[in-house]
Amino acid sequence: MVDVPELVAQAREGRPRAVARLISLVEGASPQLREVMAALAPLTGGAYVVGLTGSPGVGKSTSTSALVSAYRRAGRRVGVLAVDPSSPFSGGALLGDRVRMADHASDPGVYIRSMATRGHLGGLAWAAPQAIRVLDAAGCDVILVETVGVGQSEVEIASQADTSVVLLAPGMGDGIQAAKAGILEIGDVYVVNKADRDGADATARELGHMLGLGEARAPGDWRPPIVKTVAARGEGTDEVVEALEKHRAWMDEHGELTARRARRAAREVETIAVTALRERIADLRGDVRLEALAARVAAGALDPYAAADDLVAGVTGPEQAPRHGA
Ligand SMILES: Nc1nc2c(ncn2[C@@H]2O[C@H](COP(=O)(O)OP(=O)(O)O)[C@@H](O)[C@H]2O)c(=O)[nH]1
Ligand SMILES: [Mg+2]
Repeated sequence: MVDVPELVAQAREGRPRAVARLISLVEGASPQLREVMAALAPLTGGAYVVGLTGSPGVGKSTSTSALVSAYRRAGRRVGVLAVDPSSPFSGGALLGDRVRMADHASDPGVYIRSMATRGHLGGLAWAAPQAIRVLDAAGCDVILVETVGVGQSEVEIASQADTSVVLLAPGMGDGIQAAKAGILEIGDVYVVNKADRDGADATARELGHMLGLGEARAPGDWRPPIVKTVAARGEGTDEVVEALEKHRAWMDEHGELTARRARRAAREVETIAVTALRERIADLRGDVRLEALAARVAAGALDPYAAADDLVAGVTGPEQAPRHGA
């Protein structure tokens, strides 16, 4: 058993090993997770969470590293969470990230962690927000969350952020991909990276078009900026930071930060509750078992609504204690 209060106190002091232990407890869905989360709750809310998403190879890790440098120059403590649903823990992609992050490895003001799904219930959508809580409670001023933008779960993870940065690069057919993945709806700030390559202006223009940036907006609406960068040389990074600060100020002014965090918390609670319900449904015994009900529905002996009622009653009602036999 882990001494949770002691571990949390050490994490508060910024001790990397304590932070690492806490995140491991999250990833491993430790039985002590409840205790950890209860201890962290009053310590969270201070960090500004920035999500970076985009196709593999677009320059997310390079941009993240450049942003870390910029925030460090400003004296901020930075947490980095590299989330890769496809890659196992020691996978090649993350190895590359580790090399890229090596500049920051010896800096006590930077905490870097990679996460992969490892197939536990609820996956990353469930684990990422809790890892963010750990970094938040550990005193990070800014948390950068890098996710691979390939599907719905990544869009979900991006929505865990206060501000979402969507990265594109010229010549990757990104415009079309972006529209497909729905990331055109989630970007608060757009970055066209690899601006040292041909076609960056065209990509930025096409993106502006797709975002309808030329169209009129209601006063006070946020107009996502498009920033061109050469992350590999740190060019444009200050402009990205500026865009992030502007978005943060806009959110503060319009109550959007509070609203987003409340929506995020709602999803988080719902995910935990639904996961718990699924487990309880799987634990049901006897004739309220899902399989038993399903067999009767398939045979036409029961309608699906009545079956669902039985299932819900089984989980919430007085008969929730396991009944053995059938
Ligand atoms: N030409 C050019 N290459 C870049 C730039 N930024 C990153 N790269 C390169 O693009 C490749 C992928 O970058 P990486 O940050 O790992 O992308 P990620 O998969 O989105 O995290 C690496 O070889 C980087 O060195 C840039 O601004 N210009
Ligand atoms: Mg990367």
